[in-house]
This record gives sequence, C-alpha cells and structure tokens, in this order.
Amino acid sequence: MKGIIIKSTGKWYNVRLENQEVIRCRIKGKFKLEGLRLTNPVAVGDRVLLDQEKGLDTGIITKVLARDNYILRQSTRRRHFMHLIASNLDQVVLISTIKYPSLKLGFIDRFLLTSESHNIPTYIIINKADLYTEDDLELYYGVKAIYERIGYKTLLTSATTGEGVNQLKDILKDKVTLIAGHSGVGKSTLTNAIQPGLELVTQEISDYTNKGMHTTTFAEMHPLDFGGQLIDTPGIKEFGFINMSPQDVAHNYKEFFEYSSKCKFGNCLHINEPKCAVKEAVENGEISELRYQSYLSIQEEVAGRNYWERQTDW
Ligand SMILES: Nc1nc2c(ncn2[C@@H]2O[C@H](COP(=O)(O)OP(=O)(O)OP(=O)(O)O)[C@@H](O)[C@H]2O)c(=O)[nH]1
Ligand SMILES: [Mg+2]
Ligand SMILES: [Zn+2]
Repeated sequence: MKGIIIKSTGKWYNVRLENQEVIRCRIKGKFKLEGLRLTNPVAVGDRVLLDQEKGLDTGIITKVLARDNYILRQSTRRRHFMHLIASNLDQVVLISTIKYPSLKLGFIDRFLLTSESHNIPTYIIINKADLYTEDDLELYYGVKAIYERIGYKTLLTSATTGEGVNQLKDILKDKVTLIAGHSGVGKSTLTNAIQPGLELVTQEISDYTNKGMHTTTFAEMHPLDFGGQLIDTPGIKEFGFINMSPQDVAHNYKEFFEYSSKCKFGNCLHINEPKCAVKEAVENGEISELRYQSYLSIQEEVAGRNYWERQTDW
C-alpha cells in the first residue's frame, strides 16, 4: 500500500492512504538521507510504502519514496544529528512577530538559507498586527522592504482580527505548505483561523520571558477545505548548519548572486577578501546591511574558530 505521513510522534506515524483512511504505522529497517545522521528517519510529507500488520489495524512502513525536497534543522539535543522537519513541500510560510515574541531578523535569514538551498519558495508572514503601535508598523514596513526587494513576499496578519488571513488563504490554496517559526508567534492560532474545526491547542506566551511555551510538539499535516495541505510544526528554537559549507552559505544568499561573479576571486566568500563586489554592494546600500551582518554570523558559525586562519591563503 502507498500513503503519505501526516503526523509523526516518535515511534508511531500516522499515514493517510490513497483511499483517505488513516493508519498508525511503525518503521522497519534503516533509512538514510544523503549520508546525514538523522534523529528521525521519516517525516511528515513523506510518501511511503507500507504493509498492514497481520491481524492488526496498524502498519509497517517498508520504504520511503524519493523526496522532492525537505527542510532540515540541527538537532538541539544531539548536535551532530539533523532533524527532518517535513518533506515534499510546495512552499513555506515563515511566521514571525515584531513583538510578543520580539523580532529576530537573524532567524529569518537562517531559515531562508535552508529553504533557499532546496529551492522551496518562502513567504514571510508577520503576525499579531493587532498588537502593533505606529513604531512597530514602521519596523514591519522596513522588514517588508528588505525582503520584498530580494524576492520574498511579505504579509502582515492578525489571527485575532482576521487581517491578512484571506490573502494568506490565497497563498495556501491547492499547495502543500509548511508553517514554521519560533514558538508563540501564532502558527497554530493562524492554522485554526484558516481551517475552522481543527481546534489545535494554543497557549499564551510567557509573561516573564516573552517567549512561546512550545505548545505544539509534533508536526502534523492538515487538509484545507478550500484545497491544499497545511503542516503545523513545533516552534523552532535555533538553526544549525552542520550540513552546509561556507560556499553553500554564500551560494544560497539570494541577493549576492548578481554581484558575486564580479568579485576578484572566484571562490570569494565576501568576508574580508579584496575587491569583493558583494561588500561593495553592501557599502552602496544595494544589499541590506542587516542581511549581510546575519551572513557574517552564519559564516562564522559554519566555519568555526579556525575560519580566519584559513582565509589568509587568497
Ligand atoms: N493578539 C494576538 N495574539 C495572537 C495572534 N496569533 C496568536 N496569538 C496568541 O499568541 C499565543 C501563541 O499562539 P500559538 O498559536 O500557540 O503559537 P505557536 O506559534 O503555535 O507556538 P508553538 O506551538 O509553541 O510553536 C496565543 O496566546 C495566541 O492566542 C494574533 O494575531 N494577535
Ligand atoms: Mg503551535
Ligand atoms: Zn566577494
């Protein structure tokens, strides 16, 4: 039998069969992904083959079919392992907030690096519009300007008042979409607003830390009445890039592309090399300084402490 994983809770996976029936399954055998060490071998969105267990209403997953794409993050508990968030996506909506919790542009840039490396179109949604002052809105328009200029559509929403929700529905229609972002930004609340009847659990953010409580604990795919599938996910704490080289980071920074061919050195990483067209574009204001600062911090993290030593051989 063939099916698609709609929820994974550790050992058990809910698989939707072609006849729309959902069956609980376990996995058997080893599953690998490009030689990476994974904390979970199968993720929501995976298309799988399975056998029904004899005399039981459960199944065994025997094979994961080839993935079109996937989103990975570094495991927080086992740092040399990657965690598969979801696969076979048409697009991602990345949810952030200007406040409650406060905006982290670096996180957006880290996320985009991951989705960009798999060519997954990504939308930037700023939620909780109802809570924003004039100053907050000004910050929103600044964010929108940075990201729309480099090709990421940016939308302001409020799950509470419904602002922007119809536009978000238009984006989601007939697509398989991952909804991602920090804990507490309103991913499940927005999902509830988009698809009435789901009644996903949501929870107020902490008064003390202004951060979410990690309410959603497993990714789950929800069918949308108006067409499409939405995968609500647990809040991401941090990204890590053990699977990326410094060149990968440079290649997947979208707006560098039109400048990097003009750098003096073919292998320029746009950090401290002379005659770097990317750095010039930052200085001229053609590339956002904030985006470039995130880039430098990601490069530092990817390359580790030896980085500056290795850079001297150009
Ligand atoms: N004022 C306001 N509050 C919102 C909005 N969207 C969500 N919230 C509130 O924000 C809190 C967190 O929302 P959740 O939907 O649980 O957040 P989440 O992103 O799913 O969080 P995790 O599951 O922990 O990753 C809840 O108290 C929601 O009611 C909004 O647009 N405006
Ligand atoms: Mg949630
Ligand atoms: Zn350069």
